[in-house]
Amino acid sequence: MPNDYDLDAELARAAESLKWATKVAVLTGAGVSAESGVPTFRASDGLWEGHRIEDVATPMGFDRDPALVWRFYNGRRENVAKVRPNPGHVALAKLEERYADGFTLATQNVDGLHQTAGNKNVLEVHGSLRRTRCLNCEVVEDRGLEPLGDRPLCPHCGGFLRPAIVWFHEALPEDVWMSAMEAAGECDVLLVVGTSAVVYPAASLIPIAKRTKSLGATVIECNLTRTSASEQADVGLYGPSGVTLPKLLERMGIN
Ligand code: BV8
Ligand code: ZN
Repeated sequence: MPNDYDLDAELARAAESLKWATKVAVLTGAGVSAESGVPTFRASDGLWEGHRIEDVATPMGFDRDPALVWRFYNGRRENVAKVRPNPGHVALAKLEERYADGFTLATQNVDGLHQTAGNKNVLEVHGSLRRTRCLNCEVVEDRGLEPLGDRPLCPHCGGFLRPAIVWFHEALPEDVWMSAMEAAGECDVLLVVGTSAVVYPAASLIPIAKRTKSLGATVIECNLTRTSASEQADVGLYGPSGVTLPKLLERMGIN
């Protein structure tokens, strides 16, 4: 951060823009769950919990070695079953209470922690660790977070199951993605929390918010550091989101 960075001044600006907002959209990424103990993606070694992304988060990787991919996702399911929402998640749930049906939260995360924290209108644009999809009958089911073994079978038709997660090279669920774009296009304020904003089309919600409304939405970035989205941000709350988001709500008189 430049040494003249003034978090207090940025918090005041963020609170001011939210004071007049009736529609608020949020885009979150792995950073919002980091303080809960869920590893982020772009760790320094470029590996994701010891795996190459192409081996565990692409349809080709799953076709090559489905058991490896299931072991990877079962490990993440087990980890997420043990973690709890952090104050950043709780702050976003309180923000939804304040804006009610004017509030939409689109998340790239698959850990379900926003719902556990109390958010209702959550768009899981990359799917969910809890859900499986049958390769045969296509049924999508919430199977909780207990481990599902290396080659789980569909309880309805005996077909092979895959995680109901959007992998690289795969399209996002049409209805969920359309709702996310609509919310970004209509919002007065877009909060971008804990994402490196490198994965598309999720990151395109930011220019959509800037461009669509006549004056463009106010974009508030909440991150440890500046990112590729920072130039599009009008306000920057730099620090752990588990600290900055509760401070923002305090500024807004929401406790
Ligand atoms: C698509 C599910 C087309 C897995 C994920 C070349 C080849 C192939 C594809 C592409 C290509 N070039 C571009 C693409 C498109 C590709 C893409 O964007 N690639 C990127 C990497 C260049 N996108 C796709 O493939 C998408 N699909 O394009 O399909 C298509 C269209 C029609 C029909 C058919 C096909 C699909 C993308 C979805 C991939 N799946 N996840 C899983 O989770 O198990 S993406 C994965 O990355 C996660 O969802 C994750 O959320 C997401 C983004 O990462 P972040 O959340 O931002 O996490 P990251 O670690 O990067 O950053 C964390 C941030 O938090 C950091 O900024 C850090 O500073 C900050 N932070 C850390 N701690 C804190 C904090 N901030 C605040 N407080 C803290 N305490
Ligand atoms: Zn089936």
